[in-house]
Amino acid sequence: MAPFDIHDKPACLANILVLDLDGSVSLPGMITRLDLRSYEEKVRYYAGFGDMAALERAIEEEAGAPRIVFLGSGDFHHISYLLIKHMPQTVQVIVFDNHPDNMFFPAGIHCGSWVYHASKLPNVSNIAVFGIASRDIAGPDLFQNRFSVIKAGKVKYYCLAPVSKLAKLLGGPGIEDISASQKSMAEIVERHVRNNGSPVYLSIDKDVLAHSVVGATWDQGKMREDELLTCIGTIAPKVIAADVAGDISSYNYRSFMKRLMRRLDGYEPVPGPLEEARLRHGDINMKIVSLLGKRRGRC
Ligand SMILES: [Mn+2]
Repeated sequence: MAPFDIHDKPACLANILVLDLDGSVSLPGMITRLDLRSYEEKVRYYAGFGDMAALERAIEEEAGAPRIVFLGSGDFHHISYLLIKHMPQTVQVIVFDNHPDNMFFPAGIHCGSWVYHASKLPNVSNIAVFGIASRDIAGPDLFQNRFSVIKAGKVKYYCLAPVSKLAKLLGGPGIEDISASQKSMAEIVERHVRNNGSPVYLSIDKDVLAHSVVGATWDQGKMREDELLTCIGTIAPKVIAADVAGDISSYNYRSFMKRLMRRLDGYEPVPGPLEEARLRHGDINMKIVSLLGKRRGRC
């Protein structure tokens, strides 16, 4: 793919919004940014329903619009739930993520559980998560998945890692290993979107990319950059709105509970410096914008 030059497509920028929760989003030019830094501690990683409602009020006027929204670190991926909730029409949600984001979480909504909540929204026909290769589908973590929505056909996993017999038993055809498929990921995504019919809300967490492509805040998947971009380009004509998470930032919680939970999840704040990774993220972000904007005839 030829390198993307921002100056070629200035009109795309009018359709981009950064929900600036952590200062991480790297995009060149005059992009609209909504300063939400005061919410970072409250909603990062997980948020109680009260804090989610407060954030929802703060972004209400921005949600539901046909554009590309950047959320910052994958620690904010649950903000997708709010954006999808305000979509004015029925959508199928296509997610690229190294994690199912459909796990059990008792204290509100978090970046690993938002898919479950989004699948319950009346304007969501179904959700498919592509590129899962994390330990969430193996070992003891398997039991934290919300199998009810998988069994009901509301949520489907397309994994890039072996799916155990037990996972197959619990999830049935809703959990599929496509790592050895003869078809490319783009063909599989395209077929899924076509079969489901509804317009697409696209949600990308860049932790789906291999670490050799770009560093993200959480453990990362196996996808190549060109593979992800081809998938996006293939379904772009059906995409009516999108969000992007997975930019890199480092944050140490003031909340003891959040520090404890992150440690239990096996993570520590990302060590700096982050400038080089942010430049790479900026490059990938603009390629995503270019693909989505071009196909929508906005650029
Ligand atoms: Mn995610």
